[in-house]
Amino acid sequence: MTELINQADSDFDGLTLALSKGRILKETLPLLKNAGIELLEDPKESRKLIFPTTNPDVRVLILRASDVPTYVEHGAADVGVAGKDVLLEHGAKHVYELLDLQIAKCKLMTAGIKNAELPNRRLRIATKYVNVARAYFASRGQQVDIIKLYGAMELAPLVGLGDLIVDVVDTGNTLRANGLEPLEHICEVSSRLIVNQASYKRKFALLEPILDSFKQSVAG
Ligand code: PRT
Ligand code: MG
Repeated sequence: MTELINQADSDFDGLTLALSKGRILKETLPLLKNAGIELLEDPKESRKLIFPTTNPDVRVLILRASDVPTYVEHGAADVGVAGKDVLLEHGAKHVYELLDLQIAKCKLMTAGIKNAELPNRRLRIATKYVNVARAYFASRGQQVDIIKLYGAMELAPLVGLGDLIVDVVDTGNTLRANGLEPLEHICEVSSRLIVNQASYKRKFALLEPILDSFKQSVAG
């Protein structure tokens, strides 16, 4: 059997790394490269979900960002890279957060229609970050109604779905392009390396050199 088939096997016993498509993948690839790990195929050109790498002991899963902590928590992936926003929202209680990779940086913020006055009633908050939003407003003693969305939060207030949104903001251009403005800063966000607790012990020999290399890349 070839290496390729082995890495897709369910009895693969190397290190499985979970990433999400988009900016996390893009910004994690150079860190992996520094650790001597390169994907054998370009995920942009492929519909595969399991990618073998130049290190036969390492394979990469490409997942939905919000699914990364779930795969790592259950041990379906040993290691993952996920935004702090995703980790806060998920809870991610049963994983080790080992390293701040200082990539895919942004902020969790509230935002609303530019210059709009907020209504004098219980506010409605449209967001995919329902747990983060609830905790944030509760910490300020504010009771709010949360409306769960899965994307395109910027649209919601424009059509009367919610008074405010909670979303991640980088430049703020997307908000401004939609007539919204960033309001309150909830927290800073960057991507973190998370590890399954059992894998941390059982696969430490495989994990350690990668962890060391990532630490060097972040420091450098
Ligand atoms: O769509 P899906 O649910 O699969 O995931 P996703 O869209 O959240 O994935 P992805 O890959 O886009 O983002 C993964 C992680 O990147 C997030 O969990 C954050 O930790 C981080 N990150 C960093 C960002 C941004 N910066 C960011 N700017 N995630 C999303 N954005 C969005 C922002 O909400 C806005 O809509 O990008 C748009 C552009 O931002 P501005 O402010 O520069 O206009
Ligand atoms: Mg997206």
